[in-house]
Amino acid sequence: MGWRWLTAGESHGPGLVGIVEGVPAGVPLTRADIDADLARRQQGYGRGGRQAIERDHVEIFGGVRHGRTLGSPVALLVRNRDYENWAESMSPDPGTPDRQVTRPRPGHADLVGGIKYGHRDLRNVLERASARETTMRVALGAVARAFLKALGIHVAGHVVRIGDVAVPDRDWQLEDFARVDESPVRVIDRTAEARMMARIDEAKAAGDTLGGQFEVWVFGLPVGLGSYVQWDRRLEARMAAAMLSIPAMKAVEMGTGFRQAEQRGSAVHDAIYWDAERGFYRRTNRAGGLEGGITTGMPLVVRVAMKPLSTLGQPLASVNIETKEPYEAQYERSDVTAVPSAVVVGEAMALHVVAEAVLEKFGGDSLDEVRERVETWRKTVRAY
Ligand code: EPS
Repeated sequence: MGWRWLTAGESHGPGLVGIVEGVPAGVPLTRADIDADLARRQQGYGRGGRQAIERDHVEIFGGVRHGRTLGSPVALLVRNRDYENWAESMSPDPGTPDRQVTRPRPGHADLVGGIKYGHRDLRNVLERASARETTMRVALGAVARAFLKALGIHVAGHVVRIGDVAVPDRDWQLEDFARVDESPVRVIDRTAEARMMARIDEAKAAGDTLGGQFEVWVFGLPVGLGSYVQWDRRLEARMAAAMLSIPAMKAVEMGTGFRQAEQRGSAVHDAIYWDAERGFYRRTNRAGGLEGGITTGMPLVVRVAMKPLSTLGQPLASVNIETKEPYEAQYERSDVTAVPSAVVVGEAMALHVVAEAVLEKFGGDSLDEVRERVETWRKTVRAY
């Protein structure tokens, strides 16, 4: 069954809950590990008023004892501090709903979600469609991070574009990511930082929003995760699907992705070398660590494009679902950009995909068992 997980909870409800099942026993895991990633998700220049309210902390309801996983499902809870302002409106008990939403915001799930589920109060849609849900993806992702770290696999991300300001491509090393969190826009290459922040200020002043791109890198992967033998085993496809499941993500590239379409094959593919110490290796990694849907042992590199957030200070035209009259929505608090936070959500999704792929290949009920199998396999690969 591998690694399976689910989240539940609304943006202004009591909180978010999550369960991950398949975590081997014996993985060192503390609340502080999970809270560290939750805090990282909340940082970032361009976030709005809600982030001043929330200080996300996890509560562990199952699966961990004295700092180690038990092999049983890991159950997590993160409360919404804002719930105290919404307790009446979001109560699960029978009552009359207030703070109803009847004016769908273009670009949100509001209108199609209302039609689909038959809701006349679009709050019933936006509460779950909200990216607040990614909090629990990150909390559960921190469990995967602890597991993979124990196997020498590390996942890190950074922003490579905000609006029209981009960071040049480089072959990054794991050490390069060590100080990313110090940057308010989560860039490794800080030459772009001031210009990115200026763009965010300009968009804010204009009542507008900004998208961008981020990359997630996975270091320390063994050769051979994923497979070409069936469409749904290709790790490229699974990674892309995971990234596009994050709200507001519109495009994914593996390695140099779209840019490969403009070049000849000789400039795109990664030549193969061998020496006695390393075995097979590459000097370039344009493939982004995957060939035939299988990990090559080079870093896995996935780049994701995020659209500008759809809650606009200067709203686009829309129609009231009850009166059918056109309206201009009043402006409520929102973020100008959430690309720096999306990096951390992208890391979480990559962590889930890799944890699942590792368990698929190696299996194992305890961390020791998985670790031994991975080490044996790494030796087998070197000897090939
Ligand atoms: C969000 C809108 C804002 C964000 C929220 C996601 O919330 P609110 O409508 O309460 O102001 O702050 O993000 C979070 C709460 C979070 O923790 O990331 C949306 O519509 O998706």
